Amino acid sequence: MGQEESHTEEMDLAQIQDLCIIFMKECPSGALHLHELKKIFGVPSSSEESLYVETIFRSFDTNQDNTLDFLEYVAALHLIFRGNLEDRLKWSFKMYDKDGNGKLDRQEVKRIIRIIYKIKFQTSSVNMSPSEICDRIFELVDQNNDGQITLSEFMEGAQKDEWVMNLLKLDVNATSWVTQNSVKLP
Ligand SMILES: [Ca+2]
Ligand SMILES: [Ca+2]
Ligand SMILES: [Ca+2]
Repeated sequence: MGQEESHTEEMDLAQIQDLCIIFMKECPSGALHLHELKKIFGVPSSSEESLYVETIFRSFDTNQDNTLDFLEYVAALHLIFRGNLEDRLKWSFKMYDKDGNGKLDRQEVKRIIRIIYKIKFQTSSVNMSPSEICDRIFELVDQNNDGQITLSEFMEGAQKDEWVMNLLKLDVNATSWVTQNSVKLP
């Protein structure tokens, strides 16, 4: 069922526990605000990474009260670091789907690609622009060519092509990125 992905980058439970302890320390009220999450990850608010953290934050604020409670936070960490492929794809679909209508249009896809592009590709040489990447994704994934990507097109498209998969599952090396950044904590 497409779950043969490698687990080498997975954080272990101890690291998740550490992040939970940080949560309790940073946030004794039990409700985490966006700026506190950024602080935990050591992300300056003006950076592109900050936009990424904000998107993550919104996708995990299940009851949309603009804070993450402890359970939402733990669910988030588990999904990002230990979730299976299907769960992770569903989650990243939610991140892409900014207006929450269950379909992705070009603007939504391009928005996330731009963020990934800045974070992931700034060091490696890539000869495609975010627009070209977006076009290629639609070419491969939008099966009925209606300019919208549905969840099922998204899930199927991701499994068809490794390049698309890496973009769609938002594997911006989230694990190592978060690990690196959280190491900077005092
Ligand atoms: Ca909440
Ligand atoms: Ca949408
Ligand atoms: Ca479509």
